[in-house]
Amino acid sequence: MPTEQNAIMKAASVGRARIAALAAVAFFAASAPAQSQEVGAPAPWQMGMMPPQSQTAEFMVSFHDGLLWLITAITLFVGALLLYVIFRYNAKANPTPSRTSHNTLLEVAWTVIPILILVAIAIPSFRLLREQLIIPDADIVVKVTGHAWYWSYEYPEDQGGFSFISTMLDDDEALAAGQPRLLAVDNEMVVPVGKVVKVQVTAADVLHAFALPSFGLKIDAVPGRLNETWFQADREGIYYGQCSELCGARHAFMPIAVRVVSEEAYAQWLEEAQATFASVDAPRSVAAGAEIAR
Ligand SMILES: [Cu+2]
Repeated sequence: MPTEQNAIMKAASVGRARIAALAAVAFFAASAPAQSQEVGAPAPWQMGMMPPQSQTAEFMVSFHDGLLWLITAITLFVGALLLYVIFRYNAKANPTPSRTSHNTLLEVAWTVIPILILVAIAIPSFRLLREQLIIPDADIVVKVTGHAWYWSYEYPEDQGGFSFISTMLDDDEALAAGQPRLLAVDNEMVVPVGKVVKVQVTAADVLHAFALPSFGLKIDAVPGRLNETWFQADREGIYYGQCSELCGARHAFMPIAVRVVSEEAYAQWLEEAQATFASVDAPRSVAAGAEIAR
């Protein structure tokens, strides 16, 4: 009986594996035509950063890579010194230790060299901070609000004058749309390529964080406070991010999707969005409240 059960279970698991494999094939086949467009999403077994899609993100990634080489060299150097001391100067190898206690040249060197290394790191680091924090004149302004647990986007009066909610697609819907699970959303934030997009970030309830690796963005969404950041996308495509501040039970299920399109496509989307989504000057919350009261 148990062997029979085992056989059934094995058959079932083989069946499941096959379905999973087929689903994976279907997913990649479905996403194949979209290959001409960039997709900013993490890949299975990815080791490095997601490919940068803005100048700031490029700078960030190259700074990170440079630092990685630097700390690797420092760690190897210090590790080698340590090993040398352990083997060369242990009690057995060096029974009568030297009585030297000071070496001015050496002491100056091990103080000055690390300072020089830190200064060398600080220069690009401050340049990067400057690039992130000083927002250039914006072409587009989008206000993003974090909610437990979804994002809403508002294109102010002079930018279209509408707002909408963006929630995660469930696995089947994402698969059908040829988009990655846990990252695809129903309503994407849409922006034109090559334009400076200023993103104003806040939260309606608890702390969230708006993060988009492809553009090197990560900024806290704080209730009662408006944080600002910006990006300028180099290429058209769809770029995914996630809430990056632990905000509660469904923190992992409030992804961010930004679709970067041509200027013509953006103008067309604006028109459609104005027709589809709620206008920002409509008294939405009052209307919703009245609905509930009735
Ligand atoms: Cu969160």
